[in-house]
Amino acid sequence: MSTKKVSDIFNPEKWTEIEGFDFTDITYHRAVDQGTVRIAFNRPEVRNAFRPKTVDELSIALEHARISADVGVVIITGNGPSPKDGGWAFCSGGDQRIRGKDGYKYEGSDSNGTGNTELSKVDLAKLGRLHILEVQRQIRFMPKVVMAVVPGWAVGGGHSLHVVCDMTLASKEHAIFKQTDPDVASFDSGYGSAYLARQVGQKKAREIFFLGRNYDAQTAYQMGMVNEVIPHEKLEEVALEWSAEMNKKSPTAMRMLKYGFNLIDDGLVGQQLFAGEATRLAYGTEEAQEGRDSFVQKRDKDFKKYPWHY
Ligand code: S0N
Repeated sequence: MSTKKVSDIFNPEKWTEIEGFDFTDITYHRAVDQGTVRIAFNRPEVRNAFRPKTVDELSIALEHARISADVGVVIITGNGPSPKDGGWAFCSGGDQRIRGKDGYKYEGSDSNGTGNTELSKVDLAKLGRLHILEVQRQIRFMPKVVMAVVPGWAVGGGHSLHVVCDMTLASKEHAIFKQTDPDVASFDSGYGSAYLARQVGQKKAREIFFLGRNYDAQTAYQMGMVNEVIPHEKLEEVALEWSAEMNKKSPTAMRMLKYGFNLIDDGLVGQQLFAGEATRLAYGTEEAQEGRDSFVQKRDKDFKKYPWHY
């Protein structure tokens, strides 16, 4: 079965669609010759803005990628161009048309707080969510590399997503980075801003948020929030080259490095993740097995032969 072309710079020969999902707002593919998956926003007519359904789908795909033991790299990108005007987007953040008083709503619910409340229990469960922040944590805590591949606009919550990804590749001609949060009375005071400051410095991060200007790929690269600027037509090809290189590395080393990079900014949660992985590694030692065996065999533990390393 041949793979459908989902975006103008997508090469169907390099990907197969991952079966078993019924996604509409994203597409989900796996590279044919390496452990890389491609998750793409698929609403180019609204610059790939996300609605709650989009975020749910994104979350499901990320969880699937997390538990796929043969996947080392997750690419997040946006399909395009827009059928209306040919514009390109990574993601333009939360869909402002369905924003309610306490978050983003599923269509059909009381989306504007107007009192139109023919709500089912399912609708009620979905009221007022900002679960894009849960997706940010999935990306941050993913024990694999997550790479933002930015073919066009990265705006608002879309900008924050690229910030939280481990690396960013950007289209030379079409990528534009912009923070509109304060224009629409929204504020990502977590990773989107504070972690951005770690990347570009405090003054620049404040400028990005407080002025909301457009920054092209080259400027974003010079600021330190983009890894490489790539000719638009080659963007996905280069992303696959980077992914293939990373997929050849030691999974354990890559995971420990990611969690090590995260640790200082993530407080006790960062420490918990790093320490959890260290514990898992320690379980593989004879010393740890002696701890388990002595308990199971109801005998005294004997750690004498294991050295106190210096
Ligand atoms: C992206 C922009 C700059 C593109 O401008 P351009 O090229 O002139 O195109 P437009 O004609 O403006 O757009 C084309 C069509 O797409 C629709 N559209 C674009 N963006 C959105 C959007 N976000 N929601 C709904 N529709 C969108 C346009 O309306 C147009 O449609 P038609 O043709 O029918 O008129 C420009 O479009 C722009 O500025 N977009 C809005 C960007 C924005 O403000 N996004 C929201 C920012 N805030 C968030 O994302 C919050 C996210 C969040 O959930 C959050 C919550 C709490 C804490 C943190 C976060 C977080 O993650 O940030």
